[in-house]
Formats: sequence, structure tokens, C-alpha cells
Amino acid sequence: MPDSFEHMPTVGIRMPNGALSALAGNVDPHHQVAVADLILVQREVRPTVERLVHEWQPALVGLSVMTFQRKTALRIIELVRALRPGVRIAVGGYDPSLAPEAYTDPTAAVDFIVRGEGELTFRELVRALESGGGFENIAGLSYRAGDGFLHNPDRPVYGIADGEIRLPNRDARVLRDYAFLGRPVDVVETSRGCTYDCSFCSIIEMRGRNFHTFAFDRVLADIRDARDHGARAIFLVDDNITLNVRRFEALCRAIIDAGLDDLEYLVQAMTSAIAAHGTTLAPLMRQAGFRYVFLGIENILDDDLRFLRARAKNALRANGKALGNATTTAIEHLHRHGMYVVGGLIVGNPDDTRESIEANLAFARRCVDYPYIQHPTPYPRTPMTREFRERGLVINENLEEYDGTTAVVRSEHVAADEIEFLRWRAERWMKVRHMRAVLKARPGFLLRNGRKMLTHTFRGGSFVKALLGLEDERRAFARYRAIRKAERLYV
Ligand code: B12
Ligand code: SF4
Repeated sequence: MPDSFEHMPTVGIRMPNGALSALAGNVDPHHQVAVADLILVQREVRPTVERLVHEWQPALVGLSVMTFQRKTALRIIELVRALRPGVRIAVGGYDPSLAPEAYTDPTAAVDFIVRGEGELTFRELVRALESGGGFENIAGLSYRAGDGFLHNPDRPVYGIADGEIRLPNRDARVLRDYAFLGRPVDVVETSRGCTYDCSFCSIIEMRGRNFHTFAFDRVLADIRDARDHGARAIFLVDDNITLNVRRFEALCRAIIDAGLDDLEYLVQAMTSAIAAHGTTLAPLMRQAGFRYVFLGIENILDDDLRFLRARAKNALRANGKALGNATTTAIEHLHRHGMYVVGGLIVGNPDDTRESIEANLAFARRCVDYPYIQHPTPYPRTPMTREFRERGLVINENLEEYDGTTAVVRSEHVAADEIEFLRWRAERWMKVRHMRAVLKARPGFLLRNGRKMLTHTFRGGSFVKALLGLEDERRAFARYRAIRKAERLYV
């Protein structure tokens, strides 16, 4: 999908979708597969789809969809159908898995829904299409039959350690130019799943509470393959790599021993794990090449953490005793070893007041290197969604705005617009501050793109006016929202 959100301006960040190359690597090798990450052609979606459909004449087109991308996905399906009426359409990923009913409507023109993990289901689907066989025995598949849809039983979560799931096929990519702050980037998985159950997270509904790991040989081969395809930065997209810290440490050592420490790594982590094991883990991470760590801080206030069900994963413990919040300790460990903290925080929870939101924003200003502050977003089937609905706090049903930085829920005390305004106003300056670090590490990139990045950060207003205190912030915010609304029409 081409849809991106505020914290991922494509001038700086264009990540490959890990699912698509994973699927391409797991269909039988005699099939021709093309992977087109439309994020790379955000402003030329229609001509690109037209060109690719013309060149490839596909028999089957699959789309990987998050909830906020649903509307775009349905429009692209319409376009593909118009270009090639006989084509079969499959959808997969978080949105089709958690809200299949949105894709079964005859107007959606979808033939297949792959629910949950996709490699084996998709491989079997392609085999069935090739042999003209039935679909009824393919676990995890929903398929159109007459006017309705049939839903086969779920596919059990796969163990992944046995090598059955082959490496991604990066040669299948037909669009290029993935980047993270000027460096070619790729994504690699080392594990799947998580055993926590944060109320805002889609993972648990997607696959239950479990944790499965790929063998190190496979992980290293995957990183090597990404490097051979030009990557200089690797994002480890595991749901929660820090669930097994000893394994993560061993992985860092394996990366160093394999000579893959010349790459820069980005990873998501829990504060409790980094705080508890930072003394040994953080130096190893740095040595292996880790540079940016996305920390799931979520909130610094206990009541909010309780609502988010994120207290346990943010608890500082020693000798079996809880000693408070782990965030500051985790950040200290990472900073001591020269890593940047991308601070994941969620503001605008049901009982949030202006003060509690400001307290989190002030913390981010003080302690994190780059903000990744979001509003709670009621994605399909998460426990948080139920509570927001029961309390009548959902104020926006436009799913294309469910991108995490648009406040679509209000709190009991603060209007949604106001919550978003507070976040937007605070974050712009935190982002500017990080540009100094980018200038030091990537002067060429910043000199070429700094202006564009500033323009993106301050769209709706002007950096210079804001700096001089001459900006009417409310009007700039209103203009920013109008720009954001308009740009969501990708096709
Ligand atoms: C890596 C990641 C990112 C990366 C890269 C995204 C990318 N280019 O793919 C970045 C940091 C950019 C990102 C950003 C966002 N993300 Co994100 N991200 C993830 C993460 C951590 C891992 C996804 C991944 O690559 N997994 C590995 C692949 C192999 O697995 P997979 O995607 O699940 O795919 C498998 C199946 O789903 C299925 N499948 C998937 N697609 C398809 C398609 C077909 C045709 C078929 C057959 C099967 C299939 O088969 C695949 C193989 O088994 C997840 C989960 C998590 N722990 O947080 C969230 C997650 C997907 N992100 C999410 C969201 C909301 C976002 C953001 C909107 C904001 C945010 N909250 O961070 C932004 C917007 C992105 C943008 N385009 O601007 C949500 C989606 C929720 C939802 N219901 O839509 C998730 C689930 C996290 C959560 N909040 O719970 N994200
Ligand atoms: S720890 Fe992370 S991956 Fe696990 S349930 Fe919580 S947010 Fe989701």
C-alpha cells in the first residue's frame, strides 16, 4: 500500500513490506512473482499499477493491508479489476485477518482472504489455482463461493524453527529505492509473536500469545541476502525480540562473528528487558551495529499503563521486587552506548487530562531522541477498541484516518482535536532537534534533504515563523490537517 503516516515521511523513510517478499519466497519456484511496494511511488500509484498490470498480465494479485490502508486497498482492487477483469484478488495482513467481513462484500471484489501467517496458506492457494483443485482444505483461507464467502478453519501458528518457511525473495521486487535516512534499508525477521497482551496491540488477536524463533543460520543468511541486495541498514521487525534476552545477546554475537556488524540495525524493544539486562545487552547491541531502538514506553503514568495493559512490560524489577517504571533506566543504558531512542508513547487514553498528556510530552522532550507519539487507535478486535466503544469515546469512523497520529478518540476530559494539537505542537520541535544528530551522522543526506524534511515537519505552517514565534499555531494545525486529509487520496 502507498499510505504512510506522519512519522514516516517518505523523504526519509521508505521501508519494504516484509510480508510481500516473504510470500514471494514461499510460492513454488516455477511461478513468476513481482513485488511492488507502492510506498515507493506514493504520488504515482495509478500509472504505476497500470504499467505493472500491463507488463506482468498477472493471474493473481495479492495486497497486504493495514487498517488505515483499507480504503486505498479497495480502490486499487477496483483499478486492477478494471485493467484486467479476469484476475483473481487475494488480500492478507492485519486488516483482512482481523476484519475479514470488510472484504467479503461483493462490492469489494476480493476472491481470497488469507488470515494470519501467510506463507503456507498462500503457497497452497497458488497450488490449488494451478491445479484447478478445491480450496476447502486450505487452513487459514476464506474464499468466495457464489454470492457468499466460505471461511476455512484457522491455520495453527507455525513453529518456524524447522526451515519450512524459506527466505524472502528480494529479487521479486520490481520497484526500488527503499531508504532509512539516506541509507538503503531492508527488513529481516528473527522471531514472531509475543507473550504479553497490551490492550492496544493487534498481535495477540492476530496469532495468540506465543513466541517462535527462526534459527540463527537462517537469520544470518537473511541479513546477508539483504546486504547482497544493497541494504546498509536493517530493521529487525520482530514483534518482541526482547522476550528472550539471552537469545538476543547471542544474536548480537552471531552478527559480530559473521562480520555483519558493518550494517546499521534498528529494532523494537521493551523497556523492562533493556533496563534489567542493559549492562550486558546494550554494549553487545552497539558492537553489533544497533543504532536506533524503538522503545515501547507507551506512557509514563501508572494509570495509563494499566489501561494499556502495559505495566508488566514496563516494570523495573530487581531480585523479584518491582521498583517502578523501567523507562529511564532503559534509556540510560541505550544512551551510554551511543544508541538513539525512538520513544513510542500513547497519549489521549480514556481518562487522560490535559496535564497527563503534557506530562508525557514533557518526558519525551527531555528523554527521547526521536518521538513516535501516537494516539490510541481502535483497530479491529483489540481489547482497547471494546473499551473505547463501550465508553462512547470513538469520534471518528473514517478508517483511513486510523494512522496513529490522527486522534480518532477523545478522552473523558479532552476533545480529540485538542489531544492531537498538543501532540503535534510538541513533536515538531523534538523532530527538529534530532536533525542535529542526523547532520553529524549523514551530512550529505541532510544537506540534500534537510529542507524537505523541515517542510514536511512544519507543513501547514513555516519553520522560520514558528521559530520566531510568529506562527498562529491553531491555524497552522488546521492547515496541516487539511493537507493530511488531501494527501490520503493516493489513487
Ligand atoms: C515492521 C512494522 C512496521 C514498519 C514497516 C512497515 C512495512 N513497510 O511493512 C514501520 C515502522 C514503517 C511501521 C509503521 C506503521 N505501522 Co507497523 N508494524 C510493523 C510490525 C512490527 C511488523 C510487521 C512485519 O513486517 N512483520 C513480518 C511480516 C512477515 O509479517 P506480517 O506483516 O504479519 O505478514 C504476514 C501475514 O500478515 C500475512 N500477510 C501479510 N500481508 C499479506 C498479503 C497477502 C496477499 C497474503 C496472502 C498474506 C499476507 O503473511 C505474512 C507472512 O506470514 C507490526 C507488528 C508489531 N509487532 O507491531 C506493526 C503493525 C503491522 N503496524 C501497525 C501500524 C498501525 C503501523 C502504523 C500505521 C503506525 C504505527 N502504529 O506504528 C505505521 C504506518 C506505516 C506506514 N506505511 O506509514 C499495526 C497494524 C494494525 C492494523 N490493524 O492495521 C501493527 C500490527 C502494530 C500494532 N499496532 O498492533 N510498521
Ligand atoms: S509487548 Fe509489544 S508486541 Fe507484545 S503485546 Fe505489547 S505492544 Fe504488542
